[in-house]
Amino acid sequence: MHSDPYAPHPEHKFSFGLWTVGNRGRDPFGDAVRPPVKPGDLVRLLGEVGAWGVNLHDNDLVPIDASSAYRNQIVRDFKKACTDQGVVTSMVSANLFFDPVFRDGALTANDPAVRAYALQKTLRAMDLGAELGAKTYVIWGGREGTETDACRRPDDAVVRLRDAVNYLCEYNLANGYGYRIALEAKPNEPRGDAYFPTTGAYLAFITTLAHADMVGVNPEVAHEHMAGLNITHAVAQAWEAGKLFHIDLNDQVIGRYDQDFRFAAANPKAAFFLVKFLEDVGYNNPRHFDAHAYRTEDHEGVKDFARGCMRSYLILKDKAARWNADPEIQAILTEIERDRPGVPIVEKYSESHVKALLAYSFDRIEIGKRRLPYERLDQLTIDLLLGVRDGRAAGTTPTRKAP
Ligand code: DIG
Ligand code: MN
Ligand code: MN
Repeated sequence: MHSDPYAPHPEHKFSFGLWTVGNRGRDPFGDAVRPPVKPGDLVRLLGEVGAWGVNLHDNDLVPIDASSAYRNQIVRDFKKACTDQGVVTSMVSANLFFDPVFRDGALTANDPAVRAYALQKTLRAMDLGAELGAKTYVIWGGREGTETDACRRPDDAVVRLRDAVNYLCEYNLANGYGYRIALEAKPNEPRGDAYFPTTGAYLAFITTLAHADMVGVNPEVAHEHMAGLNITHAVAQAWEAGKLFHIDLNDQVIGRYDQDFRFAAANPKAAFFLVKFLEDVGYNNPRHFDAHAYRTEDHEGVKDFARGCMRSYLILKDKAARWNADPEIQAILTEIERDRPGVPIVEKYSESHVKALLAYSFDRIEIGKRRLPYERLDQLTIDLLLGVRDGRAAGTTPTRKAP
């Protein structure tokens, strides 16, 4: 019997948060529709569907007021479930958004006691993650924001977050945890406006940190889409800066609330270009599906959701390989990237180069005549995605070396 070419395997590094497959379907206008599932049972579900890793916020696993004895028991049980299922804990975070104490934010809140409590809670979440073997720590500032800018100067929020992240980096070093800290952006929800609304905002912020090398980003598809942005451009800028430490894969209709749909469920073409980018550059960090099943789903439907995330990723990975191998697509790429012999191309400044550039006469009318068959190129992409083009013409090899 042929094995499923789109079945997940550990090398794909597919992970899910406990809060994703454990999502009970509650929304602002409706109560939970699915019963709670214990963390150990969620790990068994992830093992059953073929996931590699599990992620968690501190309180997804340990109740906020648990005694240290109870906390230690929970951790022991969870580690055993992960070992039994061959599931690794790949990322941890602290829930700095659910408890009412964080109603004005956490690390950027006006009340110094709230900021200190949020920092303590984060330190303990880092301890927890280290015990579980996680090497990525995500900070999503879900409550860091405002409904009115009368409440604080926004640059005070920047300073407070920088002080907190610098402190956490010192703690990471002092304990030898070896975390890479990934900052996750979101433009709004649950706050009216979130600080650091996009991945780009965090890339700028990271340059101002004391340990910038230890800090990267965790872009989420839905969050960049909510801001009307192109997720692949955000991811590419992060990758180029060496800051793509983690990624939250899901899907989202632009301009809507945070839908956290199954990966590629809303915009498969955008998902294709994201997967193509990740695979072309050899991204090898966790592929985390920060998403949840439709509220209409039951427990079996949650498994369908998880399987669908991974399956769609692997289908699009296969489509990307076909795109890279497709002779007509490659021929068009070669055509549109042709050199311009003799033209002083833009390179590092030098006295000789700038003299040649200033002396060169451009025939802009002639230059403007070069064909750019993007309609054909995009239609070939659509043909591939819609399954009416194979991409791998038998016996042909790509005329252009794939990236
Ligand atoms: C929401 O997109 C956020 C939280 O679920 C979590 O802190 C982070 C990590 O994936 N994503
Ligand atoms: Mn989200
Ligand atoms: Mn996320």
